[in-house]
Formats: sequence, structure tokens, C-alpha cells
Amino acid sequence: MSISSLCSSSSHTFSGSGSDVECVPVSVIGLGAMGAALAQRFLHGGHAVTVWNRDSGKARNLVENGAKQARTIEEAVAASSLVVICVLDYAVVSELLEEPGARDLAGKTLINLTTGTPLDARQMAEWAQGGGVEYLDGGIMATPSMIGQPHAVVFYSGIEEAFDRYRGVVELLGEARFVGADAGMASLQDMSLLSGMYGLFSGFFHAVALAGSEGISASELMVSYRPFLQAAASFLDGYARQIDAADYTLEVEANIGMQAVSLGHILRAGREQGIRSELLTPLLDLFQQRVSDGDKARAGEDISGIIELIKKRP
Ligand code: FVH
Repeated sequence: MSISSLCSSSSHTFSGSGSDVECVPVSVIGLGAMGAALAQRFLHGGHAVTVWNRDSGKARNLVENGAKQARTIEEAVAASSLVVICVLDYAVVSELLEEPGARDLAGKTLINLTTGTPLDARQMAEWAQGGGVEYLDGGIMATPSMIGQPHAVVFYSGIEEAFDRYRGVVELLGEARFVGADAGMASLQDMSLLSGMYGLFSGFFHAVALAGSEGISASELMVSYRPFLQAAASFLDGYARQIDAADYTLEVEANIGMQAVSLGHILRAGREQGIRSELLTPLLDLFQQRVSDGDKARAGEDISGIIELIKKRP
């Protein structure tokens, strides 16, 4: 008998590989690269998984591994008290959940792992509350192949009781961090970390173009690039301390006056070598504005002071 037939209607425990595991019916809507990885992981954890995707062919592997394929969203929603959705964006989530059958979500728990903004998440939480749906929003900090692996982290926010109830299920995906009752908080953390990632990527692409202007390959550059960036990342804790104290004079080793000149050299080198440098131009603009906005002493502060120019005003 398959695991899914052992627990197809309501959650209960079964004995699998020597220890008791609670078997939870879970429906996964959306079987793109990420949704399929989530469903696979729930199956691996011994849960009764029902799946639905617009392109039904994407369910094939999962069905072979024990998932039940729903013919309609209505069927998928009806099959489980826990419904996980992971599709392209919130517009698709709304489109799908507004289908007549999906309205039967009332009384169920909906975990939305689609990427969106804090406002998207808050609006979805409001919609869910209006329909009697217990809502958790999530932000996945992993690629599909990382799901269930040691470095995967998923942020959750919304109804904490729902998180507590299904913690054992969602922990299969990666470290599960509940970050607040405000449904927008998981997205806020997600967007913040992704901002850092894209900033890292933009520096990398500029560096590769600059080195490549004289024939140095990207892989060759990586030999020095990786250890240098690892060392540079260690500065961030110091910047965080300065920002939290709103004191940009703490332990300054490389002041913003000097770094504005230095970043200017990097942009000039780019122009001279014939590459486009607009990935870094806005940072130089902020450095220069910060130095010129203040008195002379401002040039002696650290670069973290540019936070004053970009943060939300109280
Ligand atoms: N892949 C990744 O590395 C990440 C990392 C962290 C978070 N994300 C977010 O996860 C969401 C889904 O991403 P994905 O990688 O699964 O994306 P795709 O493989 O492109 O699959 C998209 C799914 O959305 C379905 N879909 C799109 N439009 C519609 C529609 N109009 N109606 C119904 N379903 C739709 C699509 O269905 P199909 O094309 O297969 O029929 C897929 O199921 C996303 O928010 C990432 O930001 C991924």
C-alpha cells in the first residue's frame, strides 16, 4: 500500500522507516521548477500529496512517485486541509484562487510560496481572512535543487497557529523561519536578501566585463574574486553596527571621501576600457551626494552613511 493511500483523507501517523511520522494530506498548486520540487519533498516526507498544474504533463514524474493528480483546482483544494501554491506571481495566484472551485478554501490553510511584494502578501492575507482561509505567506531563499538541503531557508509570516500546526511539514523544505503575524514580513525579508544578492551580482558582472576587456576570462578572475569578496563581506557586520547606532564614525578604516574618489577610478577605468559602467554609477552618485551634503567632517565617515539618503523617512 502506498504512503498516500495510507493517509488520503485526514492526517494521522504511520510507521515509516522505524519511526512514527505524521502523514498530512497536502495539495500543491503549481508545478513549475519550484512547485515540483516542493511536491517531491512532501512526498519524500511521507505525506499524501495531491498536485495540480495548468500544464498537466508536468505532474507525470510526481504521479509516478506517488502523488495524486487533481483534474481541477477544485479537486486539488478539496483533497487536503493544507494547500500550498507556488506559481509565477500573485496575479496568477489571484486568477487561480478566484476560480469558483477554489472558493472552497474556507476553513483550510493556504501557504503561498509565490514570490511577491509585502503589499501583495498583505492584500492576499486580507482576501484570505475575508474568506475564512488561514493564510501564511512564504519567501523561499533557495533554488529548486536546494529544497530540503542544509542551506535552504524559507521565511513564513501570517497566522502563527497555522505555522505551528504545519511546522513539521514545511520543515521538510528547509529551515522554516516564522518572521511575524504581519503577512508582508516574509516577503520583506525575501526582498531584502534578494536585493543584496542582485547587488552582489551587479558588481560581479561589472568586474567580469572590466577584466574581460583585456581577455581575462570570468573563470580566471574567480581565482582572486571569490576570496576577495569573502573578505569584503566581513565588512558588512561593521556597517550594520554603524547603521543601527546611526553613527558612521565608528571604527572607520576606509572613509567615504576616499572611497568616492576610488569608485570614481573604477568607473573611469570602465570608460577607458570601453565597457558600460552604469551598474555602479548610482552608488558613486550617492557617495558624492553624502560627502557634499555635509560639512567637511562627513568625508571622514564610513560609506554606510549613505543609508541616510535611501532609507524610509520616519
Ligand atoms: N526557481 C527558483 O529558483 C526560485 C527561487 C525562489 C522563489 N521562486 C519563486 O517561485 C515561484 C515559481 O517559480 P518557478 O521556478 O517554479 O517558475 P516556473 O518554472 O516558471 O513555473 C511557473 C509556474 O506558474 C504557472 N503559471 C504561470 N502562469 C500561469 C497562468 N496564467 N495560469 C496558471 N498557471 C500559471 C506555471 O504553469 P505552467 O506554465 O507549467 O502551466 C508553473 O506552474 C515564482 O514566484 C518564483 O519567483 C523560484
